[in-house]
Amino acid sequence: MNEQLRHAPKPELLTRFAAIVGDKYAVSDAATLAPHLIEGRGLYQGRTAMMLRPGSTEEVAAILKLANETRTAVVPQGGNTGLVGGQIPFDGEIILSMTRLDKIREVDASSNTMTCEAGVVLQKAQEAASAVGRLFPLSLGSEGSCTIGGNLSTNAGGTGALAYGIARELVVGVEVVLADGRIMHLLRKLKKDNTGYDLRHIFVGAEGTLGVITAAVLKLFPQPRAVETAFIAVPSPDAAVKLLNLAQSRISGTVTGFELMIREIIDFALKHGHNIRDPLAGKHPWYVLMEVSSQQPDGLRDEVEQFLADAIEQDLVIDATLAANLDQAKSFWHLRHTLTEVQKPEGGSIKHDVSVPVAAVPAFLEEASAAVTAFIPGSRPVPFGHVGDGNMHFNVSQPIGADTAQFLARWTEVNAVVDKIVLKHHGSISAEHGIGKLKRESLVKVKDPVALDLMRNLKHMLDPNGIMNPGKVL
Ligand code: FAD
Ligand code: 2HG
Ligand code: ZN
Repeated sequence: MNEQLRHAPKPELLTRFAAIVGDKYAVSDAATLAPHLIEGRGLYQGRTAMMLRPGSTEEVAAILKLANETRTAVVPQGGNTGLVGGQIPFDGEIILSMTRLDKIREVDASSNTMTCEAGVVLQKAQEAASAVGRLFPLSLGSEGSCTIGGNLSTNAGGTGALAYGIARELVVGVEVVLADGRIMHLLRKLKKDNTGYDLRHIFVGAEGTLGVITAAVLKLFPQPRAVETAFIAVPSPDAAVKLLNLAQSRISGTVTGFELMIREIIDFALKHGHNIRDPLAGKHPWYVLMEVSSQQPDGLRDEVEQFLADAIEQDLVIDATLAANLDQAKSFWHLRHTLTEVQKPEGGSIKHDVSVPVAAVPAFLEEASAAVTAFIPGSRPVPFGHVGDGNMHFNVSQPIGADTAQFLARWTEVNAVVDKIVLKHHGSISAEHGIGKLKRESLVKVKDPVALDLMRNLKHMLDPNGIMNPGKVL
């Protein structure tokens, strides 16, 4: 750590920072700060003397310039929905909240782009695209509160990544404030721009450690004219992968969602969720939520129905229901998106946001479940996730009646058991949530040493004083 770095600034310095945004937007009272200091599962508790809420890119620039000159550490924060602790000030750092930069500067339907400030809530961006007949396909369970800046900084994945790509693939241009306060203007709408190194991607997935994203040009798609959503019981993850391959090759529309869920997590949802109904009668070992989209207004429903009937014949599907209307489709997605929340009442949950090649998902799930339950008898793996991206959330709930603190104390050991299997299958220990604070120690164990060296050099070049989100990622 940089020796001169100031984590908790003195009052006179705080006054200088507050003057940049105005007193109203320099928050220091404990009650207002409290929700910004704790992450969703209560895993982390931070502390700070001040949260700054800039209202323009220029104010962000002035804050970072002063922070750099005075070696003051800052932690960018969007919607505070991150799952690896990246947005939490652990050591008294100033929080740089981006939520006032919430303008959609432009929606350009002809160019299929939308220019959003970093604090725009994802759902608001989706709605703005929809209002002009376009689709912004990034979709996460947290979309009602996460922000575009957070989405890009974590390179979020979500349920639409299968067809439309992860956040990185949805960003055309960026505006970034560097650690020294300079503003980099790359808010272009161009698909083709080979004028040297493509710097936008350095800041996507950087988790606020290299600079602050203040705005971005995002890619839009035509709204599909027909969408069918099916809730499908399958005998195994292997059947699910075969079903995906079959759907992608057989159905004329595009498979725009393909989520795998184990029965036990459906039980959690039925027990703890709000307005959740089991879409299918009877209990089945695994479920797939499949969404297919098409630009052809007619014929998709018949096609998907026939496809599912054929899949039943081939023993890939046990039972299935096709949403009768938009409300039912929404209720299937509501069930899927509630899965993070419904784990909480079951006690401690040790998370693994991992990816392996799609073909290896069945073997990974089988091996990891066996290894974890042998390691902690009674522990309950409840895997679910974006199987079409090879990205499973291999979350492990504590044994029923076990002591939560004692179970969570074994987080690193359980991670080691699972990560070993992930690496055996040439996978990644962080598929979409990032490194943050949670996986910082793990990163050095798994990352190629040359790549790690380049990452450190890059960090040093862009943030020589180490003011940007210290203690995260590297
Ligand atoms: P924050 O949590 O505030 O910050 C996240 C990181 O980005 C931090 O390191 C922060 O310092 C940095 N940051 C924030 N804004 C900026 C900025 N403007 N410039 C530079 N750095 C910045 N993630 C997925 O990938 N896929 C999912 O399907 C998914 N589902 C989720 C479901 C639920 C219910 C929850 C609670 C979380 C889920 N997440 C998912 C994780 C999380 O929502 C995403 O990581 C999201 O992109 C974070 O956005 P945020 O605005 O909340 O960022
Ligand atoms: C999801 O896909 C999120 O729902 C969160 O990435 C997963 O709770 C989790 O581990
Ligand atoms: Zn996910």
